[in-house]
Amino acid sequence: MKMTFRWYGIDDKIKLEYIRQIPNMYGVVTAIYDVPVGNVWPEEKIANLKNICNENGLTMEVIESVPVHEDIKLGSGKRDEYIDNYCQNIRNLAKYGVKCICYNFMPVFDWTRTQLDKIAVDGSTSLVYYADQLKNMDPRTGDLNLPGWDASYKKEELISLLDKYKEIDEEKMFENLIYFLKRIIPVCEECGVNMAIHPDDPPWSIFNLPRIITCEKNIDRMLKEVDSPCNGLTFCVGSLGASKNNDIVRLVDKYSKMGRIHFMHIRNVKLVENGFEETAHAQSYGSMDIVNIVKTLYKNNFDGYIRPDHGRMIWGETGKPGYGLFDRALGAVYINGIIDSLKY
Ligand code: DNO
Repeated sequence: MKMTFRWYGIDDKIKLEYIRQIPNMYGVVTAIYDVPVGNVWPEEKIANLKNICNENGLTMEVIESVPVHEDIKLGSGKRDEYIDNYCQNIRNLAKYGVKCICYNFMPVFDWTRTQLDKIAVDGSTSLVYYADQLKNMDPRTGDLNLPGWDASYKKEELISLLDKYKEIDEEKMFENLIYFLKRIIPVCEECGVNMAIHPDDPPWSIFNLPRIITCEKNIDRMLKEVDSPCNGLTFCVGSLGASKNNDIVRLVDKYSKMGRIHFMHIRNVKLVENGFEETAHAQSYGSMDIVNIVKTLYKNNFDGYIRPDHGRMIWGETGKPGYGLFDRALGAVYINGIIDSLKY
């Protein structure tokens, strides 16, 4: 297992020097953020980013994410042109040593929470999702701005995009995903890159949008319809684990045995009646069986990438919700402790 840490590029206030000092850190997972979604990333930008990482003693073998243009998800407009661009990005990234690309197929919005600063009893704050709070959120006002969301849409664009999805049900979404995979996976096979789809977070429909990477049945179908080892998963424990229907340890066992997990996002969530709360990574803080997840990966000789996921805000840190340094570093150390206890 190769331990990594998400880094948002040179504008990230968390410096690579700090990330390097977290014990056993193999590399960062990062991306280019200033190229519009759907376009080809200029090679010099990729080369530059890789050099900065390597100069700081860290690898750049995982990209999170190469975002998928909405036309591809909708199966309309300039989808073929955007898929060609996507293929070019895969080729270019492979040239600079990238081995794994994390992406998602969530319509319009990436991961969604209803509150970013819920205060816990110990005074730390974290992200939560409460169904009753979601009811009061209306993306059509254009005023919502959540981490993970593409903030570049103007209100009218957002409304027209949301309207386009009225025509798209889950089945159509699925067909569009398969169409995309059938085009990109041969390129991945050619250049040795693994695609790792991130599950929908939370794993159910929100704002009446179709969401498909939510459960075992759908993941099975996705893996089977494009049955290549390059077509795999970012197994995000906190995303899939937000639904009681997903038996996480069993799924980690199944998909890692199949060799279809390329990247693990490990974090804990506490399931509450009304939704879920993000917690410290340590087992007893949430509902996830973190220890057995790591044990299962170890038993199955998982040799892909792994990273601590969202952290709480602790020790007075402020910053990108879920992506501070301190609690994620504690998460990495906790996971490493479990691994070492199995190794030695
Ligand atoms: C949230 C992240 C996601 C993930 C994308 C992958 O913290 O795990 O935003 O990067 O869904 O495309």
